[in-house]
Amino acid sequence: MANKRVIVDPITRIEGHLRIEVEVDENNVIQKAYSTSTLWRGLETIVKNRDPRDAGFLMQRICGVCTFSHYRAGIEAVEDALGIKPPLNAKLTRSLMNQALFLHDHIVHFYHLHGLDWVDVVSALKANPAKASKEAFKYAQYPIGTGENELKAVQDKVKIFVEKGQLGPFANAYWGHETYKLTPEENLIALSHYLKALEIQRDLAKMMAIFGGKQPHPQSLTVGGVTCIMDLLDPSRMGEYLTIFKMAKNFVDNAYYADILMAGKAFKSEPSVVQKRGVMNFMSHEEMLLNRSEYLFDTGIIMNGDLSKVYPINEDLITEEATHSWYKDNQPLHPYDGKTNPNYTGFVDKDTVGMDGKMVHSKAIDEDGKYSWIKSPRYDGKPMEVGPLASVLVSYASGNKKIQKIVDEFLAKSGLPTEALFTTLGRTAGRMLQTKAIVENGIETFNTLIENLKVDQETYTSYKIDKNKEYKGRFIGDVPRGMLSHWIRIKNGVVENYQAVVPSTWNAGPKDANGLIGPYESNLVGMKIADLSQPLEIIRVIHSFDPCIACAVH
Ligand code: NFC
Repeated sequence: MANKRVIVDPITRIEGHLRIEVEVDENNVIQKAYSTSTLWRGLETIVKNRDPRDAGFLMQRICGVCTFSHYRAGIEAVEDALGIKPPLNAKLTRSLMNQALFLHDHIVHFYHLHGLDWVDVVSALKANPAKASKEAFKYAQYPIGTGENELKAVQDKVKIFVEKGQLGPFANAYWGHETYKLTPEENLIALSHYLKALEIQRDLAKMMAIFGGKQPHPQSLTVGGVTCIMDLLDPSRMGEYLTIFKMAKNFVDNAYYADILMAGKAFKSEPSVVQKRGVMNFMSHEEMLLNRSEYLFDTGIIMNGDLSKVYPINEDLITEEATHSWYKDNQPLHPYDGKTNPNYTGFVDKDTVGMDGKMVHSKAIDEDGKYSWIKSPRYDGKPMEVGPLASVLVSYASGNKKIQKIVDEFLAKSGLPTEALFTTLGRTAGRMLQTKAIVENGIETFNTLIENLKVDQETYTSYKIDKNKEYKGRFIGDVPRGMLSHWIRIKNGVVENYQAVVPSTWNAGPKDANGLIGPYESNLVGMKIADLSQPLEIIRVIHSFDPCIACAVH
């Protein structure tokens, strides 16, 4: 029997232009998977011939979710090209802003973009609030939002939506699907945290704005340093940052961590989330400056899931190719020489499985030709997974004591083996573990900044651009979805070439000229789907990467 083709489009809750197509065999096991983005804007072409001092502002417009990331990357790529060393206060302030971004981004991702893949809202309405309130203590010392009356109020609030048939943010889901594993009480606890997280994320957005001036799209970075010296010298602004940081720590410790423990226990026998699938190569870059020289997370590469070795990154081995992407210039190119010339070839007609499970004739991708606006980044010709899981694994395998303590504690409490990290469940846990590492250690960055400001108030290093010289430079760092790099060439005082190699590009890119598939596609192959008209398993796997396609395509 011929394979059947299932299409999920759009697959994300907010970042809409990602489409997944899979081919399943007669047992509904995925044999082939294709990841494609259907929108392109061309920021890398817009920045050409502009003043490099504007690169940060222009590149910032790639994305309003990881909003600070491309801004900082654009600025630090120019600093690297011009040989500028920003002062310690600027570096620490950027680190604090980055920590605030990670806290906001990961909490919003788990609760609002991914949580409902794990939590069945309709089941939560059947829960006994008194029982749920007691159960919450199994996972947290000081549970948040789980008093009996609070849980009853959550049920009443959501019931109104359901009874009116207007599910709002809870519509279009596959409630009752057989791969939901939490009990009604556990679903209710997590649902309460979903609503709490809506409030928390508002404060975390403010935390970014304290030093950023605004959020999204902060405005306080400049080539050479930061411009928020008035805020850094204002004790009330610093106090505000600290207050929100402590609130975030409480939420991570007593809600986010607890919910992942709960999910770990409930889902540990669900094959779609605990099977080891994917490229098994992980890459991350050091991030989160804690003091004058130490970073919270490490740089390195893990190959074939082997945690006994961590390889250094050789930047010369990073390439992007476009054999199956809608651009000219198929060959792998190093980003200093990367090209972005669109070449859209469209979709073809195929038989596919419709939303009701019946066969229909519809537009589908042409997998033998070009099929996505996302390019295919490779390291030494190999696909790599980037992201919080990669960062945690690389740090863990590098002997980073802070990360080892957090990971080992989590594995002991959840009863999960180390192998469980290499799965969809592990990827979702990895993001939480990264957040846990930040709330446990970020205070060091804050205190170092306070101490340094007492003796040094420098926030900016001056520089000159020589129009007769050619420059090249790059930024490499980790942002909420993983390793990001920006590569710039400057000639005649303007940007000659610019390429961004983005986390969601590494993870979501199509296969390459050698047929090697990337993390999204390889994490789907081999997975069985219970019901083709309700492909929740596909959604859960892809959401665990926290796709951002505005970033991936740019
Ligand atoms: Ni948009 Fe970004 C994407 C991140 O992958 N993190 O480079 C950045 O978005 O969220």
